Amino acid sequence: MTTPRPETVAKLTPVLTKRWLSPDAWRIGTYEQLDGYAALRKALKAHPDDLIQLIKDSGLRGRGGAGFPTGLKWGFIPQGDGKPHYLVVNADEGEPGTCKDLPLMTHDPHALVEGVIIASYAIRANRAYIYIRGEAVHAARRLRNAVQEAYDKGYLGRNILRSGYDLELVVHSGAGAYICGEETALLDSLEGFRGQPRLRPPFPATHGLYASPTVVNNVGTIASVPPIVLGGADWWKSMGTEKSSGPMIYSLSGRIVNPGQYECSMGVTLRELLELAGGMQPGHNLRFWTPGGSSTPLLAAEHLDVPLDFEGVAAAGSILGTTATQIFSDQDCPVYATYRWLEFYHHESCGKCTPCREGNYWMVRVYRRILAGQGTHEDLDTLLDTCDNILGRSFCGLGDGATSSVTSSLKYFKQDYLDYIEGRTAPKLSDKQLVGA
Ligand code: L3W
Ligand code: SF4
Repeated sequence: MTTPRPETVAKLTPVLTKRWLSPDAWRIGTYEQLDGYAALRKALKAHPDDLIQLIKDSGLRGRGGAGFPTGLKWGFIPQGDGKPHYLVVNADEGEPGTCKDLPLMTHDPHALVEGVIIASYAIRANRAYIYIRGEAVHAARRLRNAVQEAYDKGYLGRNILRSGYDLELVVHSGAGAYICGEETALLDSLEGFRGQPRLRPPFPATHGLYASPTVVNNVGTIASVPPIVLGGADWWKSMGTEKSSGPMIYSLSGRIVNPGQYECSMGVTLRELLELAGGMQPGHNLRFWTPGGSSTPLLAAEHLDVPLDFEGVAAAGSILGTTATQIFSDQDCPVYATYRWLEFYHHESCGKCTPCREGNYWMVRVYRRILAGQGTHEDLDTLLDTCDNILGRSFCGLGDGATSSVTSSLKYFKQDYLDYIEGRTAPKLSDKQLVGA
């Protein structure tokens, strides 16, 4: 059950994006004038355990896709174990349609740096890493500049603000592989190995970077920490819904008038987001959409009023994921869209496990057949059967995610598939495109 949604849910005073319109908020001087590093000063006076309790009380949940309770994760880090602890920020934003972390790091990189310092202090880490996607050159430049400014001002390094606490922060650029957004593949990549997922358990909380206790959190999660420290848990919980507290950045793309990032309370609906984004483009009617990137099952026009929080989207049969809302119209084909996503998963599959490696390879071929007008009714059973053999049988979430648009498009738009198979829709692919998957 989700709690009733406050009427003001879409009319939020910006929290995470509040500095984005200040053109040089990425410079430390401007950041400091706009509350910057005030939360760090407050946090360093608190006991680390109290900070963990504050984050637990706020109900903050991970912003990278899974929504795991952040305070609980921090609390898993064993204390007094004699091992080094690490904080690793997952800034490898790569989920198709997702564009919330890169703008945050570009417009307001110190928000992340400040969050890193507070989170590291709370879990007793003296070394932290931000693993940023290799293609994100501009954001990485801004981030490195922010880290240097923070060192120069004494917010990083030895004896931070004379508190006795030390922290080194390294920004590491990946090489642009989607799988390195999976937390354990990211850790392998950071250690210098080929990025492939590790078996879990053990979880990074006990066996993470260099086999030491490690918290891996998304950019949005860590950037939420300074406002919580300043505003308190009750203020944070005054936004959002009972089990999905706080604000969230929703990235909107597709057939809408004003694509971009919209910060709202968790639980906003697509209807409200569309109003904020100027509505559908002229001549387009909503047909299908992803609530949280291409790894989340598609929703349809009937889901306009689903609360976009973890529970609301789950009740509608999908996943909130990265809140990447990709919007398609009656002029878009769900079969073709699913094929394009599958090509992505096939390309990005790391190849470690058979269901994902082989399953995606075969599904791409089946889609090509259907889209070239050579599909059969049995192909639809083959697709569902293949998904059944991938979902829950893959080594990591990439395999599961790949099946989302296949099963959901077959659930809502089976007629579109039949129209290709029975010759009512003209083929989208030529015979030449049948091979080469
Ligand atoms: C200690 C336990 N720690 C769980 C930790 C775990 C992780 C977090 C969530 O995938 C999803 C994926 C994508 N002791 C623990 C524990 N943890 N049990 O909690 O774990 P999990 O397995 O639920 O999810 P995950 O592996 O983190 C994330 C989906 O998000 N997704 C996102 C894709 C792309 C991006 C991006 O571009 N930024 O995130 C979209 O839907 O499919 O299902 O830290 O260690 N007992
Ligand atoms: Fe690699 Fe795919 Fe298996 Fe994940 S599910 S380990 S990406 S092959």
